[in-house]
Amino acid sequence: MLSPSILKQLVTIVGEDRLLLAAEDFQHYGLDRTTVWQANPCAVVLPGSIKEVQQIVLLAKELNLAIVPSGGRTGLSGGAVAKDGEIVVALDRLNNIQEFNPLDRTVTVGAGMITENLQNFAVDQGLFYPVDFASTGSSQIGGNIATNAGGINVIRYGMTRQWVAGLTVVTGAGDVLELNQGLMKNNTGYDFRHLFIGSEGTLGLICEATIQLTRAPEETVVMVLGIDDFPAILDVLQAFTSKIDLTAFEFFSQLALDKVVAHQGHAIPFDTKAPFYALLEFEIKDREVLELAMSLFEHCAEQGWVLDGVVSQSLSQASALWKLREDISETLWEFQPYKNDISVRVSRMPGFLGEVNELVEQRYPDFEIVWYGHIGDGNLHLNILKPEDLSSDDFVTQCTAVSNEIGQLLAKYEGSVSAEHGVGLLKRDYLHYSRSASEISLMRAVKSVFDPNGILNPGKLFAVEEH
Ligand code: 2HG
Ligand code: ZN
Repeated sequence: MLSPSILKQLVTIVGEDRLLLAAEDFQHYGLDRTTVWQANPCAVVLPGSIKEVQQIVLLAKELNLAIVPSGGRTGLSGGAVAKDGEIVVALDRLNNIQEFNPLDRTVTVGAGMITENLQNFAVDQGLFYPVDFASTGSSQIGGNIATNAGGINVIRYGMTRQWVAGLTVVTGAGDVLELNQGLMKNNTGYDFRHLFIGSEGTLGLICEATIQLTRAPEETVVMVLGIDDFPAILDVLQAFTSKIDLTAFEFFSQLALDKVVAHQGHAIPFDTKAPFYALLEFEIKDREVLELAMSLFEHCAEQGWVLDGVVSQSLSQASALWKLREDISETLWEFQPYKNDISVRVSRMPGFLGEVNELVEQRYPDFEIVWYGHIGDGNLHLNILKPEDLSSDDFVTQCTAVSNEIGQLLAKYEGSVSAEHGVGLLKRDYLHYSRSASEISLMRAVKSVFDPNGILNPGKLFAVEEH
């Protein structure tokens, strides 16, 4: 509980209505999509300008109060969870378009802008913001940058990082930094912009971003293929990517499809059942691309990799096929899934898949395992579903033990324990499988430069050091 005098100082900065203290506000602003922790902030503030953000940070620094920066809270790693009496600083009100520059094809927006609004703004200008994922309707651009969000188009367009041309941040020291100013070329030493991208609110609060837009894609089509086994998914990937620039190559298992169909009422893509399904998307600049895709499909079928397939004939059919993949995560919530968000280089995927599959089959003989993800960029989402008769605590204990074994396997394959969801609270004990001790100690040193008092998102990314 903050003292009346601190509350008064916060009101002086943000105004009476922008300081929230009700239990339901704590519940709303204190959690992300994870279900492991209880919300327990001491206050929620909604600043309306960068100046106000700066004043809040300076006050928190002076009084040694912890801050949790908060965007759309769609994260899956606990990065935006306020469980230890922190002040939540929600960037919702910094949601304006500041400036659009058609020649540079950049737009400067407040961190609180909803991702989908940015996508729609780009479309209105005849342009395209290519970062896309299921939660674009509620996630915010600042949170996307803080977690370097990935999604379904990474194989073609890269992660959020690739689209950030400039940032305005308030550091934990209370400095306002304008980073890279939208420049395409700027070789003037360390590019702090890239340090803030993916820093999960541990170095500063992202307040504004200049986003690079690109040309809108031509018409795209979606293909869903039934695939015979794990190795064949990668054979199909190689066959297609050697000839066509895909915008997406996703996969999911029969179990994932069964759950989505049962729970969302979607239609199955075709009658043939397959262990796995690949979803491919590509632009059709002309008929030739479609003919090429059909001949690749036939080649894959002849090889025995592909059992059946369908190509979208309309935009609505394309979006119906996409739903089979995009609705998986939402569908699985009711099974209290234990989530893995792991990656290896695509070239190491065949060996890794074999070993990880063997490991989970051995260690989870009685659990339902749902395989899906962005396999075209090396990212697997392995969701383990809780059996009804097992308590949540026992389930998590068992999964944690297996996560350490998956971590060891990832270390062997030089992979990542968090491909796109971030480390937050959930993955910090596994960070050492992907980053060396020297790297982690340098990360801590970097944090202490930008956040000397350790007030920003303490405990996220790594545990607070005892002194
Ligand atoms: C997706 O690709 C999301 O659908 C969520 O990154 C993955 O819930 C998950 O495990
Ligand atoms: Zn994903």
